[in-house]
Parts: sequence; C-alpha cells; structure tokens
Amino acid sequence: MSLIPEVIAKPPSARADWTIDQSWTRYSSAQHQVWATLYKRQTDLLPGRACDPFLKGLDALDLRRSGIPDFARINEGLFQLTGWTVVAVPGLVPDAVFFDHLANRRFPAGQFIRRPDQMDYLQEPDIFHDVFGHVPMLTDPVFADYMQAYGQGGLRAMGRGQLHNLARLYWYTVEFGLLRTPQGLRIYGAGILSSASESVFAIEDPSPNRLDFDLQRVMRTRYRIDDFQQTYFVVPSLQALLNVTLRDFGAVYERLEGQPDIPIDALLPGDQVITRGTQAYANKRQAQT
Ligand code: HBI
Ligand code: FE
Repeated sequence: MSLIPEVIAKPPSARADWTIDQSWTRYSSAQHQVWATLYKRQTDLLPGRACDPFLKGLDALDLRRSGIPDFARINEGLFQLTGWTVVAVPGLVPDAVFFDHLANRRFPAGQFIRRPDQMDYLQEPDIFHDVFGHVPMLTDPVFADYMQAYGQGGLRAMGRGQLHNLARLYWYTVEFGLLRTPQGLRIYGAGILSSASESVFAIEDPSPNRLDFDLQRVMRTRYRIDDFQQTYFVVPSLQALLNVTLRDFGAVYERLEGQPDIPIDALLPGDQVITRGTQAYANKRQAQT
C-alpha cells in the first residue's frame, strides 16, 4: 500500500511529469525563517546521531544558508557529485511518477514549507523533509545508486502488483533506516533526520525494536505513518543496502506470496535483535487515545 490515495489530481500548474517551478524568489521571509529554525534545530541535534555521508552531504551542498535553498544552486553541486537533481513538485505524486523520477536520478521535492504551527509534525513531506532529510544522502555515490535502483525496481514492482512490498523497503530504509558504524548506530533515514524528536528516539530510546536488516523481513513488516516507528532496521553498510537491489526481486516476491504480514512491534525467532524494545512509548500513546 503506498502512502497516498491511488488517484490524486494533478494540479493544473504542474507539468505532465508533475514538476512545477520552485519560484524561489516568491518565498516570504517568514517561510525562510521556518527553514532556518528547523535547520538550526536539526544541526544542533544530528552530529553524533546522523551518519557521516549525511553530514558530509549537508556541507557539500552548503545547505548552511539562512533560508530555503534555491534548487538551481543545489543542483550545480549535486549533479557534479552523483548526477542527481532536485525537481520541485506540489506535494505527493502518484507512485508511477515518483518512481520514474527516481529511476532518472531526479528527486521530487515538495515546493511548499510547513507553517510555523507545524514545526513538529506534518503528514505530507514538505521542502524541509525532502531537501534537508533526503537530498544530502544523494551526494553519497553508493546511496545515489541505491535510490536510482529503487526507482527502477518500483517501476517493475508496479507492473507486478508488488508495490506494497517495495513501499515497505522504502519506508524502513530511505525514510527510517539506521546504519551500523564503529561509533555505534547512526541515522540515514530522511523521516528521522528531518524530525527533532525522532532523531533522539530512534537512536537512544529503549522503546523501539532495532533489528538487523533482512529484505524479506522488511517486506513483510507493516509500518505506521502517524507516529514514531516501533521497529527500526539496521544495515551494516550502505553498500550492503545497494547489494540488496542487485538481487532478483521477482524470486523474492514469489517467496513472499502467501506469507502473512508481520505486525509492527513483533519479534520473530529468526530476527537478529540489537534492541528488544520495551514498546513503552507506543503503549503510552495507545493508552492516551
Ligand atoms: N511523492 N513527492 C513524493 N514524495 C514521496 O516520498 C512519495 C511520493 N509518492 C509516492 C511515495 N512517496 C510512496 O508511495 C513510496 O513508497 C513510493
Ligand atoms: Fe520522504
């Protein structure tokens, strides 16, 4: 199941590939201030929590400006590094459009920025989630290859009706993935990197499970889109992640046929468990509802 309703209407201002002009000069100073506030909050938090490729990418793209970055400026550096460019879109786009952009090394980034009263959470990815969270990782050649391979896999998966499995792979890597390093676990998932509270929770809180990444395990595991994850998957290296996409997913899908989904907080006998979570956070949130 993808994140979004199957049919969303293309805004008339968007081109056939759903891209729009960023119109960088039209952002207000208040909108630039929202970026600056979010940027400072995250860069105060992330050293020691974000993985090195992310921190290096942040520097390489010189996102340390005081406001919303101009895609034209980012793209000069990004294209030189890994052949990726950032393109502006109105918001979530249909899966087929999304995958086609990724397969061609174009990252579709929301053109809008959240309102000051949405600093801590918003459902739809805005420019801060997309550009601060996702784009710095695209400066890493291995991760850049992974994202393109993911897009190509997505186009194939759609053809086979396997999108729901692939969406879980995206969710537990690109959005909420953790990386094992000699200094300990570090974050590479954009959904965590762009969230102040989850940047701390994902690495330090005893509540969630943290398990070694396993492709079939991930593809069977449900996820939540409305709160912190209850399970995080840890890859031993970004190269190991890329190697996953070099496998024949068709054979994987066949093995998955008929296998039941795995609940978001389950621990299975075959799991390599790094943290056996208490689920205290989720249970408390459950009790509040
Ligand atoms: N569109 N702009 C945008 N950004 C996303 O992250 C995105 C999307 N459309 C679909 C989608 N993600 C998910 O369904 C992925 O799992 C494919
Ligand atoms: Fe995202």
